[in-house]
Amino acid sequence: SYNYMKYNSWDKVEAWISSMAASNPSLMTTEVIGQTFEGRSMTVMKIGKQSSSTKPAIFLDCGIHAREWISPAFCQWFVKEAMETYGSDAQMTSLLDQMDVIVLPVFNIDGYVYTWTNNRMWRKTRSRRSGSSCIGADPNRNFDAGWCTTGASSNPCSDTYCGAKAESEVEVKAVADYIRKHLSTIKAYLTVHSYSQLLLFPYSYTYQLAEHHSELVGAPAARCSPSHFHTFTHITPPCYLLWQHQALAEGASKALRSLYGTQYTSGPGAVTIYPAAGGSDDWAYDLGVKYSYTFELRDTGRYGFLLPESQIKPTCEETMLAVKYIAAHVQKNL
Ligand code: 0X9
Ligand code: ZN
Ligand code: ZN
Repeated sequence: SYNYMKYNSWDKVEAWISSMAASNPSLMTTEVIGQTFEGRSMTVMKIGKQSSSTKPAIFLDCGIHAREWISPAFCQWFVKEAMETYGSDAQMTSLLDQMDVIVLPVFNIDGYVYTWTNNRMWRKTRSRRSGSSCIGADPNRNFDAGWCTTGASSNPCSDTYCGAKAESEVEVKAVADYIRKHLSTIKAYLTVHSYSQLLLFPYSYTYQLAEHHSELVGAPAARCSPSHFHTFTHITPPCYLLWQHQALAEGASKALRSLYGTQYTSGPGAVTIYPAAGGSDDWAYDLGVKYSYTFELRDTGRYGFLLPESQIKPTCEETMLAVKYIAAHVQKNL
């Protein structure tokens, strides 16, 4: 049977997607949302109890960056756990009864394949364009959110190349089109990266805090001061949504930590990791998906992208707790 405690090649993941869908027909459907630059099919797994009406959904993607192998391993783990615990775990059952989770197990398939065959440290897509011999763009700099204004490069040879224009990468366009098409049902966007043990929320393309989109905010566009990130004792109205993001992220981090003590830091991307425009989280948020989070999984640098297979299980188990914590909150606030 499938080995979730090893990193799996794309051929294996692709076969796994088919076999999971075939063996769980009442809980899963698949849909091809597009083709990669090199012609591979991008398939989402829609997990949830079948329903005659359209259910609210959480979109979860893994493997935006090719070398972050623990990320696709987590999406596979999530799907396995969902299938195994539906009907026995009360929270998973309630979640999948009420909502769908739409999982894109590997976003950047061409890049992932390239890390298996040629260069383990590849990050970008594998697109080619005339005028440069350098290959690929950074999919997490290619979304239409302050595109290429900060923390991204316009040099095609850079690892953070933002692409020729927003959504120039067909994989990014496919995901963006899918989310736009299903926007009325998508209540949360979760994207999984590695490494650094962070739980990030918007914004990353600006230092401005993501508070002004909240219906809770009646006050003028005052800014929340950074001193509010960790203390919630005197939050004033413009900070309500910030508080909500921060509180949810800290709750999720605490749930994650409860299993093995793994420490996570949470906060808006720009101040917590670095300013970087064109990311999927900011894009989804500005489109109206209020719960938008980027996970940076284990570790903090000892192994970095080369996280040993012995850490797949503990990393995935602890991350499940954080994802389920966020999902429960989203569900409660539908
Ligand atoms: O730089 C990134 O794209 C992410 N870090 S990684 O080491 N996995 O490359 C962080 C993304 C945070 N969100 C945005 N920049 N929008
Ligand atoms: Zn990444
Ligand atoms: Zn204050």
